[in-house]
Amino acid sequence: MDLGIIGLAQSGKTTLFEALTRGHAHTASFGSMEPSVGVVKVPDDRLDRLSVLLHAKKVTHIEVRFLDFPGSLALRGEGAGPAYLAALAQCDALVHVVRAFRNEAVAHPEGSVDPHRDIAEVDVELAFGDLAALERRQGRLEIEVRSARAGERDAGERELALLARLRAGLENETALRAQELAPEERRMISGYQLLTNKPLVIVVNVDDADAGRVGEIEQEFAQRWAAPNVEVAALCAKLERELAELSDEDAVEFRRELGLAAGGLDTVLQHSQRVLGLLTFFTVGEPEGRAWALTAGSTALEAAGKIHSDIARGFIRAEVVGWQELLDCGSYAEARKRALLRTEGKQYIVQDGDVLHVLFNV
Ligand SMILES: Nc1nc2c(ncn2[C@@H]2O[C@H](COP(=O)(O)OP(=O)(O)OP(=O)(O)O)[C@@H](O)[C@H]2O)c(=O)[nH]1
Ligand SMILES: [Mg+2]
Repeated sequence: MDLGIIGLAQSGKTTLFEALTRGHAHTASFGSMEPSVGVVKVPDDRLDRLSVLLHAKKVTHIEVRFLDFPGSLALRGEGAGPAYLAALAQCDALVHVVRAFRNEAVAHPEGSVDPHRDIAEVDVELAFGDLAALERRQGRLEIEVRSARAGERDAGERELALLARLRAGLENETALRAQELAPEERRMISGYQLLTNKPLVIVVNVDDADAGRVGEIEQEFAQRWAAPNVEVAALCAKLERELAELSDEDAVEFRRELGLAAGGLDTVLQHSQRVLGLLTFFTVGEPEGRAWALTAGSTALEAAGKIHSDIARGFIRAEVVGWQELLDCGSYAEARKRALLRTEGKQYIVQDGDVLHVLFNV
């Protein structure tokens, strides 16, 4: 899962990236316009507790990759080049860091601090990138349709009509993710990797002095900007980076002194999972306790396929228990005795927090 960090110049992208990756990033050395890449384990208290309970020797968290793009997201004029856009298009979701911190020493590209204006501006930049991509696709498709035989133009013509509609929507400032599309139309455009079609997490980078009010600020921004596939988080990136350098105990103490809510970074990770439509299921046994990301609405068979293709192929049935129920019972045996360990088939829809044990033969 790749999350691309974007935003205007000097909004705190790299600061957030360093806080998230705790300095363990694999900074790209290819060239200055390449993003730095860092892998982050998604903290999950449920997994930690289950792993202790069942004596797992190894604990494996879900991992996401963050890509820190240098400089401004300025698609028009100079700024973002084709390589930048191509890398951005590969991301599964975008994290937009918007500056709300005041700091005279750091210049703002627009000359003043106004996060609402900047959110709107970056939205326009993304829409602009999509318009260009749609135009290119339209141009190619028109040639194809013209040279196709009369009976074979239908699909192309339907796609051209869709492209015209999408462009009109974008020109009206409606992001693709917010446009009303039939499921087969969504499928048609899923291969285009359009930027305003990607899930978005807006991270409001608040001033150090406002760190105690992040909850309030988050609400204020969410009221205005939260939408389907758009989540809002607020944090102070600078403080989060400082906290990330401390031991866990010191960080807890420091947070208390600052009146800072626990885990601003965790919130970003949780929002990212949510905005991607992912839920978490677990497999826990003696060798390993592991959390897995799964698209919401997936079946037990699809979950098994995540673990191993052989397990999906030889799927017999799944034993399923909720994480809290398993913790309360204290063991699989007790869960079975209390009839909380259910037997489910291939078509069972996996729920967030399910602990799965798949029985299979190969
Ligand atoms: N006071 C304050 N300063 C911050 C905060 N976040 C970032 N800064 C400062 O803003 C400056 C720019 O931060 P970066 O993280 O490098 O910003 P960036 O978006 O990666 O910048 P570019 O990659 O050059 O576009 C640095 O001097 C940071 O210390 C914050 O929350 N509070
Ligand atoms: Mg940077």
